[in-house]
Amino acid sequence: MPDFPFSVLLSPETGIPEQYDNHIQRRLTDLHGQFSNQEAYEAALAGENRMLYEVFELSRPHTPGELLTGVSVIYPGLIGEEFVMTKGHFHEVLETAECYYCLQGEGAMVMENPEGDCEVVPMPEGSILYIPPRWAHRAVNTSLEEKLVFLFIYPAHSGHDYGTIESQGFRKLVLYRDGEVIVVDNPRWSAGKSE
Ligand code: PAN
Ligand code: ZN
Repeated sequence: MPDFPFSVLLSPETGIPEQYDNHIQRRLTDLHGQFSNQEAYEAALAGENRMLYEVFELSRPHTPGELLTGVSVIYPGLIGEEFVMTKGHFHEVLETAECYYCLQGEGAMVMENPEGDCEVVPMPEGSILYIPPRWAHRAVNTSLEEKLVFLFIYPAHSGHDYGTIESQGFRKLVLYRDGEVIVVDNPRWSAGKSE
């Protein structure tokens, strides 16, 4: 993106920006070890290595003062009882916040901080979701039919720490059980787990 003020239109149908610099695609294999039901994950993998979510980023220098923004699209579906979700991460610079705006669909944000607090906050269409500094975050598509589409904005020097979540997971899981969205403790969560 240019080094002067600019605007980018989002498609009214899809929410995807008409111009973007990076297009990240995450498929089933990219979330290896992240879904709680390993058997269901393997069964899903036996089919197609399907797309779980895509990110369309407007790039800017990763320097303090700049902001990174873009749009993520999470496809609907379940792996076992667990909804399709993002990998989730802490920001490498822990003291950086982030803001999401839900453009389409319905979701939930799973969040926790190193102090042991955790929250699962609904993200209905049209809502702003604020992630304070220090909170790891994972977006979950809680619809079984519709895509979850949201815009994100965060400080460009934040960086991403995926490793902590990859090894210990989140403390909470968002599941679909008996026709309802429920939040349960993650039985496999463990601080500093290394597998
Ligand atoms: C978002 C996320 C994006 C994809 O831009 O990076 O939705 O999620 P993962 O990065 O967890 O795969 C953000 O939170 N950036 O900081
Ligand atoms: Zn983030």
